[in-house]
Amino acid sequence: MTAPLDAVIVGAGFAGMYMLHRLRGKGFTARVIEAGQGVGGTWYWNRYPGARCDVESVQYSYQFSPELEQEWEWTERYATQPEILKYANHVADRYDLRRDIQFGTRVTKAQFVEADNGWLVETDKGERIAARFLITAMGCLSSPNTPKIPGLAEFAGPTYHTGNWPHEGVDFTGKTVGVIGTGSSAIQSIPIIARQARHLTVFQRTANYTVPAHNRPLDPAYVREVKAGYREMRRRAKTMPAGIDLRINNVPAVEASEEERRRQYQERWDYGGLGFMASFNDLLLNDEANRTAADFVREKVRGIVKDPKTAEILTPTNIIGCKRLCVDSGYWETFNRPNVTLVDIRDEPIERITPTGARAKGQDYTFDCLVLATGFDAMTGALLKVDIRGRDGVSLRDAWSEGPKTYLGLTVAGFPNFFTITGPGSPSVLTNMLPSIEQHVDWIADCLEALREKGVAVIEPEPEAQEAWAVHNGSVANITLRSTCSSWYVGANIPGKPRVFMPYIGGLPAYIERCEAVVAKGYEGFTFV
Ligand code: N01
Repeated sequence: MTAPLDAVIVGAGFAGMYMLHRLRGKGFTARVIEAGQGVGGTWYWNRYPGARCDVESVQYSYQFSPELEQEWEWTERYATQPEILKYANHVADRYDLRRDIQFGTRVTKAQFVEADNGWLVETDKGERIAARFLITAMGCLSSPNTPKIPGLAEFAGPTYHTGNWPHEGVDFTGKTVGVIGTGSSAIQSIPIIARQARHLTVFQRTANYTVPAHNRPLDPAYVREVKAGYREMRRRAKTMPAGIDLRINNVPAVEASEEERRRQYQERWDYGGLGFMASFNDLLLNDEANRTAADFVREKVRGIVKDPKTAEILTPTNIIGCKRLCVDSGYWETFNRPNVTLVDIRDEPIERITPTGARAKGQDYTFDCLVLATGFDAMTGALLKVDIRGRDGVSLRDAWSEGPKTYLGLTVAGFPNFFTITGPGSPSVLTNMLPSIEQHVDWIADCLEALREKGVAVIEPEPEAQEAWAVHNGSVANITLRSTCSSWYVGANIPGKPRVFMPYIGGLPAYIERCEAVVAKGYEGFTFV
């Protein structure tokens, strides 16, 4: 075993890379352990056709370095996965990060050792690494969910999961393909797979809402304008609940006229992107308001999809924005293609996967390749795959058996010197991930520096502070319609997972204010040794 490090960081996505950079800058020693062979996290694994970010590229980027902001050129309104991965690699090179990243290695176990006031981390390569702090940067959507559909292992052709796509890519030309799922990953990939494949069969359990991306190459004049005003744009974004600089119409839909509602929705539909949900300020608070937006989109489906039966199956019936809204390029239009079949499995699950396809509702569908666009065990899945043990050998799995609890989404009672970047209880997935990540990382780095200055060996949240944060999380979640449906936000996509609204929904500004207040009050809610 080597000499103890200050920190082991798990994961070399945007969170792990920035954490390493910040710790180095403060003179701490750190090593990043990364399962993949390269940096980029979610953008390293999610290489399915059409993978893009649904936050505009000029905002889905680091802001810690004005030089980096100025030198990097985004080429499209919504960056593709390859372009984002290129950006991640550029950052790794620019800040010479790779020398402290150990690729192709998984952390299997981490145990807090009381006698050492630190962690002992074990990897699948048989190493044991001692570190004062354990910092997870494992992503919120990084543990792919493969549903237990009978017969899955018997399928004779290749099976691909969108969240773990082959690096060499997949050419579906001339093939028949089955896709299970109609979430964001499916909605991005289906139009492209349909253009390549001889035939595509889509199995839909829940019809989803999506709005057009209207993606386009970025106009150089616009990029110059953004770059000239980057500081102001970033400042504005931090005042927005989702950490994205967008136009929020601070008016309730229920008080607007029918004509005004149509005008707003149409304008935002034509503009494209997630700003659709900012058409009015009550869309996620009030059923009646929500229905006006949902009806607008439902009408669009019926207008776009020519076959009335297919349109009916594709028309979502639940609350718009309850599950994460999708952003697409030609999704509904794809179902007008003669080579695309939609199978409604709302009432009855797929009976089984057969060697040549799938059997659903008593009918056999055949295909050469199967795509599982079935999502992730979100927010806790990756963390709980590692055997993390805090004080007295208590496992995180046991501590979270009734659902995850954290203090500020960053720390866990009973798990000293342990930090979770974008952990459950943080705003993370409800916001633009990059600014949230930077805020979390800055907070953690500053905390470690404060501990060093105070000569403190161990920091741990008080159970009461954690409980109060969990209660606050639950009460803000209950105000919104988002807590009402069966989404991955509440773990409903994973059988047996406790139902807890996992991300903090109070908005990024309120969260930042709270984190800063905790520090101003001498790390209120934490105990030190
Ligand atoms: O996963 P999902 P995703 N039988 O969980 C279906 C982010 N993301 O990978 O809705 C049949 O949304 C499931 O059906 P149902 C983004 O935050 C971002 O698409 O549970 N179907 C659903 O249709 C997103 O929210 C981008 O009834 C089954 C689908 O599989 C998150 O990742 C792009 C099934 C899963 O949808 C997850 O998106 C892509 C079964 N047994 C993703 N099990 C950006 O643009 C599951 N399904 C940034």
